Parts: sequence; structure tokens; C-alpha cells
Amino acid sequence: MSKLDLNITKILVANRGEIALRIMRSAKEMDIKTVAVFSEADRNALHVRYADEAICIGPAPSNQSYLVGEKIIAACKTTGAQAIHPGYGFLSENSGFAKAVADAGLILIGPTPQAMEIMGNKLSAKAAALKYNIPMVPGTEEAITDLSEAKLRAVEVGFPILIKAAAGGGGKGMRIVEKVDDFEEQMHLAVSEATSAFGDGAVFIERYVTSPRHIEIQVLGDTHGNIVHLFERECSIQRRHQKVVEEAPSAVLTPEIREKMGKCAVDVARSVNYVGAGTVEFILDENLDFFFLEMNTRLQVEHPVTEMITGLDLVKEQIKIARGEVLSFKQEDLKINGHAVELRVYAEDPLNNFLPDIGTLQTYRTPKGNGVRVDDGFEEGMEIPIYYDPMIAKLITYGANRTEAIARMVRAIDEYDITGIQTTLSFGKFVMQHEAFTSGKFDTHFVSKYFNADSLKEDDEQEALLAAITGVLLLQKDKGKIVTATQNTAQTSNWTKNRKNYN
Ligand code: MV4
Repeated sequence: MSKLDLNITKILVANRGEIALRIMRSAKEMDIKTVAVFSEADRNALHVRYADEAICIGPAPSNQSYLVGEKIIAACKTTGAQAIHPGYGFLSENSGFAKAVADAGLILIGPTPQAMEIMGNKLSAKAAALKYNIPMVPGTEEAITDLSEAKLRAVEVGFPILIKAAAGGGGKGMRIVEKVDDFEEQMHLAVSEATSAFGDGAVFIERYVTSPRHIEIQVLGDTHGNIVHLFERECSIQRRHQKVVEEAPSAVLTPEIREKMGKCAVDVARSVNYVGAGTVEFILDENLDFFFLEMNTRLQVEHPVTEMITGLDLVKEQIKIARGEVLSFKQEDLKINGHAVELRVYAEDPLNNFLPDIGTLQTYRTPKGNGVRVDDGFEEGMEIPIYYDPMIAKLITYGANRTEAIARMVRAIDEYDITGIQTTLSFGKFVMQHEAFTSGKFDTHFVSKYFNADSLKEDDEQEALLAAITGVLLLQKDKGKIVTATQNTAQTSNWTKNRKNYN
């Protein structure tokens, strides 16, 4: 810290769950006090207990609590917090909130409202990136206003094409159009979906890349104009636009492509004078050609895999940037060390179409040991509230190489003991053991292509069969002796279910 840097002694964390805790831990290591805000549903939440102070900001629904900017700013005034960390989701990419924070004389740990606003719209994001020579998917550079003009452009670009909402996120307002005859109908559907989801019906078209990988680059920019990238994260394993498994680095990038993509990401960030942590999203086609899609102006859920391979603490970097410090490293100081994989553990039932599963964590024991990190916000006995995102935890494993990171993930999944609710742990194990994943030959269609509930049932049946065969073999070997079988019941936890006979 230099004399010119802003003095931040207390940070308000405008979030809940695992990310609120994760942010407070870094603040604590920097000797900065923390303030939690919480809804009435989160009175007993871990982030409330962890913080030095906590303020209730309203009823359970997030539009009456975590999404109400005025209440958060008021909580800063009450507690004397000078800065706000918004985490991800909620107000993290709301440029109106960012403006209000600045107007209140507070520091938002994040980019400027201007950068948020430009990147919050895919068309203005692409327009900004055009200033640099960034590869983009061919399509329209502006919102479609004239249907017949758009149709002509679609034919020029070539089918299949993708209609996207400029304001969009999470695949909403996105329609694939296979042939020119379907264009008009899909166009109307996309516009009405975009209007109802975002209050903005602006749509544009792009050529549809049929088997893409979704690869994103982490960037950091300081307030002195320095911008670096922290390499890529591979995020192709997703289900209905919900990421499930992420890893760093990607199994398919060559050092040359990595460097090119990294430079492009830095340029995209530079196009809006980006400050803070951000993520530049690309798709990569079968020829390993990449195209810029959009930029996320927040700390992302999957940031830990980048921390594992770079040795950096991204939240600390965000705080130092907010204080006005110069980045303490240059691009050439950064290198990739080892490999990291993250599994998002959701309270969802993979055997029942990933239906959210609510209830109490009757058993909750996290995996431990070498190369395992768990970012969570729950304890045994707690209830998963229905009001918020169903993500319980992020399980992150690290290894010297991809094979070791994956083996550790399988081991950690087996050690993770959760009863009382269904989780995506078993689904994660399915991914880790699938040949397409282990070989690295997969794209964004992995889940729809390879997964159905029977894949998990088969796995269970195979384990049961194996156990039965083992039993028979043991019986034959130890003829005359009594063999005790594992006392498996339907109620047993993962821990017991996976226990082999060592007794
Ligand atoms: C694409 C694409 C293929 N071609 N753009 C999905 C979310 C948003 N961030 C961008 N997304 C995509 N954009 C072009 N030009 C493929 C995706 C995509 C996807 C599309 C349809 C169904 C599932 C998908 C999963 C991941 C990415």
C-alpha cells in the first residue's frame, strides 16, 4: 500500500452463502473488518456468524433484501463500511447500483458503472471490442429492426444461425434457426422472450457454431491502466446454461492459442478501460478457432480453479485494486501450475431431471486431504432455503496434472457425505469417469449427449453386481468361515455405501 491508496478498513459483503464467506475470509487475512447483510431466511447462516457485524435487510425474497440497493447502501452508513463487495449474482452487474454506490461516496469492489453498462449488452460489448482486432462470429452488428433485411443477412451468414437477445443471459431469448423458412417465427419468439425476460426486445444474429467449447479468460485490471490475463477456464460441461464442471487449464488449448486468446481478452477489457476482476467469454470451434461472445463484469462462481493454478487470491487482488494499488505482477510473471477441477454441488436430484431438492442437511461431512478445497456456506443440520440458488457448495480439486486432479475429484466425491437431500455429487462422478471427459474430447453438448438418469442407475447396479460377485468369491475362498456382508440399507450415506469390506 502506498500513501496515495484508499484506506479500506471495513467491507460490507452484499451477498450470502459460500461466496459471502469466501470474500470475508480474504478480508480477514488482510486485516479488514467485515459486515454481513442477511434476509430473514438467513438469520442463522454461516456468513452472518462469520462477519464482525451483521445487519438484517428484509424478508426472504431477494427482491425485498439482497437486491435492494438502498438497503445495502444504508447498511454501509450504519456500520461505517467504506466499500462493498457484491460477489456474483444479485447486484454484482447492476450498473445503476454501481452508480448509486459511487454517488453515496462508497467504493464498489468491481468495475466502473460505464464498463458494466457497455458489457451488460452483447451488442455494445461487441461494438467496443471491434476497436481491436477481436475474432467474432459473423452476424449482425446491430439490433434487428427490419425483418426482410435480417433474413437476407441470415442467408449471407449461412444456416444454421442463432438469434440472441442483446440484453440476454442464461440462454434466454436464444433461438437456433435451421433454415430460412423458420426465420420469421423464431425471430418473433426470441423477441417476445427477450422482452418478457429483460424488458428489452433487441435481438441480433450470429452464425451458429454447432459443437463449441465454452472457454473463458480471467482478467484483472488496475486503476493505472495495467491489465493482465490469468489464463483460461474450460466451462463446456453445463446443463441448460447452468455450468456444472469447470477446469483450468483447458485440455485442448495449445500455448499459442492460449497466448492469442489471452491477448484478445486483455484487449476486450482495455476497450472499456476495465478495472477489477472480469471474465471474457469465447467459444472455440472444432478447428480451435475462437470467437469473442461477451464479458462478465464480476467475480465468477468458478474463479477458484484459476486461483489454484496461478496461486493468486482473486478477492485479495480485487480489494487491492479497489484501494488503488498497482498490480504487483506483470503478464510475464504469471504461469500455470498444475491443474484444477471444480464441481458445483447443487441441491438437485439428478435421477429426477435435476429437480431442486429442499430439506435439511441431515449429514454433512466434507472431503478433506491433499489437493481438496471446499467452498461452502452450510453446516450439518441446516436447511437449504428455497428462496435462493440451490448451489450448496463448490468442490475444487487440484493436482500436478489433469489426471491427478480428476482422480482427486472422484476420491473427494466419494468422501463427501450428504444425506437428507439429493445432490449432484453422483452426477459429478459420472462426468469424471466418462471417457469423453477424461479424454478431453467434449463440447457444450456433453450432458445432453451422454447423460440420462439411467447412467447413474447403471452405475449403481454395476456396483451392486460387483459387490455380489465379490461376496461369492469371498465365500468360496473362505469356505467354512463366516463372512459378514456390508450392512447396506437404502438409508445409508455415501460414506457407508462406498465402504468396501475391510472388516
Ligand atoms: C453461441 C453458441 C454457438 N454459436 N453462439 C450460450 C450462452 C451464451 N453465453 C452464449 N451461448 C452460446 N452462444 C454462437 N454463435 C453456443 C452457445 C451455447 C449454447 C447454445 C445453445 C444451447 C446450449 C449452449 C450451451 C453453451 C453455449
